[in-house]
Amino acid sequence: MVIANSNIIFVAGLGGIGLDTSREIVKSGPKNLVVLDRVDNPAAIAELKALNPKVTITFYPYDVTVPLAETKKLLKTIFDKLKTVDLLINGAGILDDNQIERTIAVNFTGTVNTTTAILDFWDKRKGGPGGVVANICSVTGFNSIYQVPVYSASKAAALSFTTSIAKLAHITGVTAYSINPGITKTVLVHKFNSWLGVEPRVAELLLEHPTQTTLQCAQNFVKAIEANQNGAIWKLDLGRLDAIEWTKHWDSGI
Ligand code: NAQ
Repeated sequence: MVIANSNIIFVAGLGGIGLDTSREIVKSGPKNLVVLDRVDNPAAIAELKALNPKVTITFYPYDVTVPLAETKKLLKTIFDKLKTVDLLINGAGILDDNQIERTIAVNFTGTVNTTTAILDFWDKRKGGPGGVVANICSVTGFNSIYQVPVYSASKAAALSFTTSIAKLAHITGVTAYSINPGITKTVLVHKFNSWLGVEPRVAELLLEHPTQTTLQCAQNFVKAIEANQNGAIWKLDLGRLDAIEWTKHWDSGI
């Protein structure tokens, strides 16, 4: 996909990975970047606008845990304004295994609902033009950080959902791929709760190993967007971008 002149919706476009990725996207010159996030950050939005004055940047507050109908309403407002949307990025995530239900609601249900809502506008069976979904999952969806089993499972679920959506593209016209960062230096991994306190030092231990910067992650994110490969499972780790080959252990046969 060519970012230049496209219309992009970025859920969680103001987070650690989100903001650096928004910056890289804006540099590539889309027509519109619509940033949705739980909390506004006027300074960050102003900075994005200044980065490339040709790009129209709009912000709407959006909590991914709202009911599906509310998400559809917000998307209608956006579609009424933009007419077409080329790419939806779902990036909302929390890391706190003390908050089981919230973790599933944000990391999994939020991704599922936002994707489901945009199908109202994109589904070719409804006369829609199709579209592209990029879901930020995690390498913990490949192999868990077992000290945070709830977070890891929520990411594995988001990854599984994304690969199914990709396989349904011939029916819906909507393609999808997952963006799976490795450990990236953001507030998310600075300090967090393990499940039932099984490892109080989980953040510290994790950060003893090599990590990547948000800029490295963002630059590879833009490369993955440009590659636009339906069904791709991208690993963005240690400053590299690799497509993962998923091992098949079973096939439904249908
Ligand atoms: P950060 O906390 O900065 O960003 C999280 C974003 O989600 C923010 O924009 C926040 O406002 C938004 N958000 C949270 N709850 C929301 C809600 N209810 N509604 C709407 N938005 C909400 O963290 P980050 O590291 O920039 O994380 C961005 C995404 O990358 C998350 O989905 C995160 O799970 C994922 N990710 C991060 C890392 C990492 O190391 N930083 C990794 C992989 C994936 C391997 C590593 C991990 O899985 C962490 C162990």
